[in-house]
Amino acid sequence: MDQFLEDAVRARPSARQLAWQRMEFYAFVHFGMNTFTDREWGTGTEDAKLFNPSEFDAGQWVAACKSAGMSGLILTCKHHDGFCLWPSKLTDHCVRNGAWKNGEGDLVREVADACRDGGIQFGVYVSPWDRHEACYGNSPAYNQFFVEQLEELLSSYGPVFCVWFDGACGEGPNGKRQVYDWDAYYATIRRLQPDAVISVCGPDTRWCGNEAGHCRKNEWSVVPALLRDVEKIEAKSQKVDDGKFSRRITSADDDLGSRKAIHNAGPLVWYPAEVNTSIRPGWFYHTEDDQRLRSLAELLEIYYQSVGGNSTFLLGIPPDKRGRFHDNDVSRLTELGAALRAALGKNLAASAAITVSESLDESHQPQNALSSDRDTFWRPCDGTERAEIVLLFPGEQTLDKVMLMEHIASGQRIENFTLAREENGRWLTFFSGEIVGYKRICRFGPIRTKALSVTIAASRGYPTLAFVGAYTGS
Ligand code: FUL
Repeated sequence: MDQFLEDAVRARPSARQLAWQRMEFYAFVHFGMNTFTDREWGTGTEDAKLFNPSEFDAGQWVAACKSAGMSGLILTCKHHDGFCLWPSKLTDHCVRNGAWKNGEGDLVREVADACRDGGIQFGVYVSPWDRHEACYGNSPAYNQFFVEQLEELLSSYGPVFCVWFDGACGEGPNGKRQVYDWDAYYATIRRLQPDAVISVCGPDTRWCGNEAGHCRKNEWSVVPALLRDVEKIEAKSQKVDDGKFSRRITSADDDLGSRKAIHNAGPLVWYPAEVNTSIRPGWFYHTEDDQRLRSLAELLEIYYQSVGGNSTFLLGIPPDKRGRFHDNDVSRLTELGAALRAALGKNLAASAAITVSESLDESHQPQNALSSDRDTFWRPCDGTERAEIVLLFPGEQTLDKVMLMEHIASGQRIENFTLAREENGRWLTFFSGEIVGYKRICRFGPIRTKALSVTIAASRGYPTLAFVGAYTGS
């Protein structure tokens, strides 16, 4: 194998990246001052008193997220307006001075507790851009302030699965921009929450590049390291000096990880994609959007493209002024969960017999790919880069989806595969794809067959399969 492909295979997920990838689908809850002023970006001059949800109920959020099959929730603890949803000792611009609970409440605590009680994970969005804080723009002072805010947030509310940073870097109240000390922020997070991924403007998960829910045809998890640095610098508003990088790649590029994209592209890293979009047109709640939710079909499409396309899906659901999800959002989430269960709840491959061209040894038999244990997997011998796996069903089945999963702890390897069905002793190919990665859900018009084959036609060294499933229905 060429050296650059060896390098690609050697890029592996950290334990925190692996745990995060397995979360698959989780919520992005934008709630704060903007909810009460009907804006998307606050100015930082809002009166803290305006913050006053009348029927705040974090348990309702968690129940709705769970009904959709979500495994976590990320809360905007501080958005760009600087208003903190926890009683911060570092600023007066926080819930302590809001009308809610006469300033006695701690919304971050209530949400973190509700997540824990409901058995889902809790994550924080905290905006480095702060349009309220007077020392913003005065770099060392604000960096210290922000590190202390992180310390408050990350040491008071139990385990956090994610710290989500966007790259917005606008002006503060004195008209100055801040130079962010990312390294100091990252070190604080690693010290206080070593299991948390640092997302988007961070080293652990990458932004897919848009907020519309679009995914690339192939979202590679192994990409050139310089993408991580570019993301950090230019993520939202800033431009980098072109001369700084030998080759410029951005989150808008279509191909981040093919052989062509990684050849001569410098060091490679494990940097998997997250797709973030909102169930409504905006990230925050606006009454006029109550009838403008994404349809069930749209949400399913995004789910299949993201979770089913080697990414995770972070779906925005904004609570209203009461501090509850609107009934329309709750119904859509419930519908989505029901649709996913109908589509993927029954694995027809579980009762199939599985055979394969070659296995490395007893502990890497293809049967491992039928079990729900994602840590066991099938693999052929070193040097074998092509393989065929055949599933024989107990009788003829109707199928319209096949799920494949690589054992990503062993790297991302598969580059090309086809699916074929058996008809009168002949194999008829009906689907071809490129990457698999953590999870690939292949969708196709219904077929009827007694046997299904998965042919891996190209791989970076030996391929692995941790799971193969077959489904029908929507
Ligand atoms: C962006 C922010 O400017 C938006 O308001 C929102 O929070 C989105 C998820 O990230 O950078």
